[in-house]
Amino acid sequence: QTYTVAVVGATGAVGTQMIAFLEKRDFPVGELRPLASKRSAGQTITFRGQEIAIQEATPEAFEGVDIALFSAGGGISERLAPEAVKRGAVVIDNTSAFRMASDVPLVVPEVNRHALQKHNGLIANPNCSTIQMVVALKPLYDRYGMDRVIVSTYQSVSGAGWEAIEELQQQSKSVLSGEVMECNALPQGSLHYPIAFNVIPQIDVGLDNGFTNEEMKMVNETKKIFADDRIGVTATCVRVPVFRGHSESVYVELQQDFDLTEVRELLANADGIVVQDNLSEKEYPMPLQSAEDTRTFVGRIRRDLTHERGLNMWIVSDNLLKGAATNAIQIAEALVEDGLVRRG
Ligand code: A2P
Ligand code: 11C
Repeated sequence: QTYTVAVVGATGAVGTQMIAFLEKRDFPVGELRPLASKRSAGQTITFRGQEIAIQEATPEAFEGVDIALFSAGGGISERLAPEAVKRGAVVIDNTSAFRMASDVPLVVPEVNRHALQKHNGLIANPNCSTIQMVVALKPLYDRYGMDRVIVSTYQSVSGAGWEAIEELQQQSKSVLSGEVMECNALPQGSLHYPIAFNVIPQIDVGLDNGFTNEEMKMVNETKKIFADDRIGVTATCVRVPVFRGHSESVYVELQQDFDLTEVRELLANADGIVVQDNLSEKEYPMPLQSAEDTRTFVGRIRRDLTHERGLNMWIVSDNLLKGAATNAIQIAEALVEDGLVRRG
């Protein structure tokens, strides 16, 4: 059996990775329907050696679609995902539009694949910084239980799309050649700062509680994915001048005593994780080394100095892959395997 698959945001930083990954994983695509804004309609993308015309994303474009992957921003998902579902498609949405809705499963297959069983046509892909963290926390949560997580992120510009990628390129060149730097992309909103040779402690909008929306996504999504409201999460999310790959310093307080050798083994044996942890040999994950890899890399694993059940780790993954496209297509694969692609 094959499926008609729509990718909304087909020209975007994540959408292009989704299409490449569908091809790479040999997903059973009968027809691929790349959708984007009116501006891109008529341009083509290449899939399995064939040129396919991009269409404008309209409600009618979802007629006959089985699986729709959305990554064109929350507003587009809010408007068009219900239209796709109405026409019988199952939607896997990479935006934050529906993540916290109680009838929408929020899924990282390594952690809560079972949540897909109850879908009503819409499934949410978590935020990239949440995904890589929960992949690494899962084996520890299962073995020891988990009270508390304190995370600081070092997020690459590709998380903010092509505009931010191009801005880091342009700004880097401008600074080095002594030209005036333009700042239009980061952080989002009306006032912008340079990201080249800088670090910006704001991702997504600021909220009344002093946290940013990106930080609260990490808090709320982690609890929902583990289906455990008792996990305490505090996040500080920071944009760094890296093109691809998010890094995270994670402190976790476990419920039971742990053994460091066992922690390394649990992580190394878990699905989708690679342990790179040998400080004396300078072995640890870095975004330049883990970009374009679908796995989550964990290193700098060490016992905390201030709490007997505290553990520190450094987690790196490609935000466009496991953080977005790979996770979405793993969800699609799970739907196919478990017979959960439904048509209305
Ligand atoms: P387009 O290239 O036609 O503007 P990124 O995250 O890299 O910035 O990409 C955003 C993606 O969302 C692009 O594929 C973009 O398409 C798409 N997009 C933007 N606005 C719309 C819209 N109104 N309808 C459908 N897709 C859109
Ligand atoms: C970033 N994490 O790095 C964001 C991008 O909620 O899906 C993804 C935002 C989201 O800018």
